[in-house]
Amino acid sequence: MRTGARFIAAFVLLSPLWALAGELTVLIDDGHGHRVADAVVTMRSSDPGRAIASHSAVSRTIDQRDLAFVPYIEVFQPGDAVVFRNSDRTRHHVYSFSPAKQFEFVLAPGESSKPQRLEKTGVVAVGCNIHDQMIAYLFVSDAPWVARSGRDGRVDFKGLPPGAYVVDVWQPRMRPGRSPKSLTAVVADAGSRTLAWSLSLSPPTDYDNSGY
Ligand SMILES: [Cu+2]
Repeated sequence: MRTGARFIAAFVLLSPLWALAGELTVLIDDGHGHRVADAVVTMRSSDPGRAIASHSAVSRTIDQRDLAFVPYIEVFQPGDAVVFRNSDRTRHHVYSFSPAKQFEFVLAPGESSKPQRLEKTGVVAVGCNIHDQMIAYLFVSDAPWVARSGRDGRVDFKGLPPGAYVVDVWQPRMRPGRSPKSLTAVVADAGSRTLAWSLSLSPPTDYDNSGY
């Protein structure tokens, strides 16, 4: 009974804040009616004075299964860490030479790496020295909102303070200069907006395991 009353009190106190939050859905396609997976969408407020949500560092795992990194793309914020796990029955030799983060280690079957702290922003391309077809991208962004699309080509941002936002998108197969890189979206109080975005992509290679 007391818990219920407390819940109602919290609801009454919090609801005015909820009313001041908007939502934005970004739908990404390839310009030919196919939704695009593994597109990274970042959002920043257009108002430089607006407070930025604080971020608690997290650790995310990239698995290695059937000679592929899973997921193919993962998003991070500075201070987060990545752990690589080898779920295959063969060794992997994981490496990155990217300016944002370098590492190199061999993982035996069943082994996990030490957490690799990602401090710099940028795209970290990861490969395996033993299996050339293995590739993954770690997208490290200091944008307050960052997410990647699933197979439905969809990214949802909730709880957004009303205002104007600069929205950016990145996908490893994007053709440079052929799609808008940034769009502006205005999010209203308690409003829900959808932004449709068509990307010009180069054809997938045999190595592309996007969408898993
Ligand atoms: Cu490998």
